[in-house]
Amino acid sequence: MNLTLYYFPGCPFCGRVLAFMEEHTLEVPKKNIHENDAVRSELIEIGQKSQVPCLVIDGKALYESNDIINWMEANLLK
Ligand SMILES: N[C@@H](CCC(=O)N[C@@H](CS)C(=O)NCC(=O)O)C(=O)O
Repeated sequence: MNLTLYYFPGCPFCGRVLAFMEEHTLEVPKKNIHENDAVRSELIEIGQKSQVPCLVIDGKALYESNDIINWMEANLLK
């Protein structure tokens, strides 16, 4: 399964997801959309909007911090 979490530092909703990942020692590749315009454009291309956090699961965008945490709970926790 290919996962990427789009986020930016200081985003409180991203912080909720990152805190959940830290609590459960989950490693998911991350991309900071404020790092450069290409990353933000990449997110818009995949999900049609620049909102973060966004978890891209095998090329499909999942927005909303609650939905991302619920997905991680169901799919990444043993
Ligand atoms: N309800 C969303 C709120 C996400 C949200 O508002 N993210 C802000 C950053 S803190 C954002 O990406 N705003 C810019 C945009 O929507 O394009 C969640 O829980 O994930």
